[in-house]
Amino acid sequence: MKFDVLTLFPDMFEPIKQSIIGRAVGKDLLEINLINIRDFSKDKHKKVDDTVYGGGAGMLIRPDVVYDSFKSVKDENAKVIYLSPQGKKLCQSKVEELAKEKHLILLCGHYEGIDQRVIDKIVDEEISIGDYVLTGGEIPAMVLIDSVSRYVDGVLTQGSTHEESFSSGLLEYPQYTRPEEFEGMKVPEVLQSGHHENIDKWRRKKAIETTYIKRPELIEKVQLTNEEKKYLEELKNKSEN
Ligand code: 4H6
Repeated sequence: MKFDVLTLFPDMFEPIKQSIIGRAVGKDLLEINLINIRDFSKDKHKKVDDTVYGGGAGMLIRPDVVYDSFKSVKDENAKVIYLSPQGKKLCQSKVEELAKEKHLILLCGHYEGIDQRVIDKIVDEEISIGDYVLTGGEIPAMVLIDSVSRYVDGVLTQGSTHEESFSSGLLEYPQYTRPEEFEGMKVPEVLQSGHHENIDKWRRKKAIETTYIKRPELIEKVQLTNEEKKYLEELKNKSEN
């Protein structure tokens, strides 16, 4: 999968060259191209921004410079995404959907944002990573690259995407490693039993418990067996007291 990132701050993307994403780039499973919008300025001082028509504070990135940077990577089949506080909020199902694309072009705004005309001309989708304001779209672009890349074949070790938080609608069950006892706290007995059916049941119950306690609004959308529904009712009764 290929990501082209249009940004004024390509150096901000150093962190995603680490760890799992960096390894996937090394294995040619992912390609991350950083395009510096400033390289497309025709100004002798490499200026890319200007004041806002109608007045008000701050500067906007000029549409012509952004458009020229876009034309340097243009591909009929690519999806162009603008990371902005006004976008649709990113969620795991959206992440999975985007992972089906071969080529994403990510446009990062900075300063007060970008002239609306080039957004209207080139952007297919506007995405936000959550209801808060950042100084630029670079961190949201990294969040998108990281979350989407996990679904690209070969990036993660087999099987680690379908068992996790949100795929089942539940949060993750607690996990333990050695030592068997830490500060007086033991690893739950069932996990050392080798009885896989019991282990699966226990994990599922813990996932339901964790979700109900930490994110009660998520539990309503989850498919539960009758036995699990009974367990949830017990949890609800317990928390009433
Ligand atoms: C586009 C338009 C994304 C990008 C405006 C970007 C939060 C998110 C930005 C702006 C972002 C998110 C510039 C408006 C700074 C506010 C960059 N902030 N802003 N939630 N900021 O995904 O002022």
